[in-house]
Amino acid sequence: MSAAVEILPPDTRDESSRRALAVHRVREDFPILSQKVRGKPLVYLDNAATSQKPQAVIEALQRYYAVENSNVHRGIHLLSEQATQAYEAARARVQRFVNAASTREIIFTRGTTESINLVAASYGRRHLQPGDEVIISWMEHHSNIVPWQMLCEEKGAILRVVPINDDGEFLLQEYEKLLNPRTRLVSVTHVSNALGTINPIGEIIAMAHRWDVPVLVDGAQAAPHLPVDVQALDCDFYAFSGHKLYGPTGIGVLYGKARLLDAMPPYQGGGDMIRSVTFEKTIYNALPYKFEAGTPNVAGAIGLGVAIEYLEQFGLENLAAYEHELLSYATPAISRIPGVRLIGTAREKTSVLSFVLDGVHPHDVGTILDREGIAIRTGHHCAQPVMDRFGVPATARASFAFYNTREEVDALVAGIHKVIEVFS
Ligand code: 7TS
Repeated sequence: MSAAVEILPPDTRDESSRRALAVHRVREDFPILSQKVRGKPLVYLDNAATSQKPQAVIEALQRYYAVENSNVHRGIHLLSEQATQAYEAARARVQRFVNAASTREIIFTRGTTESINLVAASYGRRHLQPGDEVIISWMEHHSNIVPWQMLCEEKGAILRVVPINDDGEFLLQEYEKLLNPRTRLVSVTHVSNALGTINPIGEIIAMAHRWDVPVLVDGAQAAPHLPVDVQALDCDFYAFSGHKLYGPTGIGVLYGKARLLDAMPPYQGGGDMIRSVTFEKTIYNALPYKFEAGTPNVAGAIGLGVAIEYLEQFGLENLAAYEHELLSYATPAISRIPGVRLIGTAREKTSVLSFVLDGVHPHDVGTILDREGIAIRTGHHCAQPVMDRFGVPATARASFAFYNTREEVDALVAGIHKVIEVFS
């Protein structure tokens, strides 16, 4: 095993869960990781963009299409019943994963982007009047900026932005100043994709609730790395994507408090979201189906359920602790390379390292690392305001998952030295 920390199952008193899973064993669960790219062993450090899939998820998708495929909530034939059961079992697994009070509060979407757009289009359109305000932060991903901009433009409402400090931390005091009787919604990320900052989301929610303002949390970068308890947070909406959570693409989740979801109009019309239709009047279905028009991504939901089951055998706390250890190893190793400047130095971070290198465009950093088999992301990370805030056009970003190793961090450091050599 390459790192000092072993990933232990949560209950070490239990004989069956006593197996300490070393990283190299975990890596064997992810077939893609044993590949060579450009003749070099793949070093996959682009996990914030999308994470790799364990064999269990790949097999679940294969099995679904090989022997289970059928449409849900329709047929009375066996396959349809089984597909419906598997789809609903996945919903129940997601419910337990985020500790929602009921499966009615778990809506399957295409991903975080669609979850946020759903709330903007449904809750937002219903509740915003001209002159009302929506609060977001400076570190949002474009998918938590643009839907609110579109809504505000349509409604004559105003978008307020909470500033961040030079470490990339959310400024609670500035936020407090922005909350006022015209505030209708707060939508803030739990973890920044470009900086890795973990926001004080509990306080952000509590402060909004003092004004009776609901809060949407963009959990795209948090759900894969931190235990999430929507009831403990008391958030009103929580959005995340399956593909960053070691599950399939094209599936995501919107958690919403039943009280709010019940009062919201549907987002899209079509099959499955209705109870009865005549040309005069349509009666909508109950939660969560009211928000799931059309044939859903059944395979995706099942795959996401399996991904969550896979993660739960280790315990999110253990995975987070391991990733934190990797970040603590990587941060000084990267930051002491001459000419490197880290972007995002918050005290509370997930395993994201964004950086710029003196005199070298991030795209060139990425291209040379790619030749070494090292996959990172370069660019604005769909967070252009963050780039503006730090006065850079782009960054190079390495983002780690629990299957990454110290050797891979060392390979990244060696790769950056190679970049410097090429450009010196
Ligand atoms: N919110 C955050 C914080 C994100 O990081 C992302 C995707 C999204 C929303 C959108 O998620 P989607 O699954 O609907 O696309 N972030 C990234 C990234 O950092 N690199 O590629 C995608």
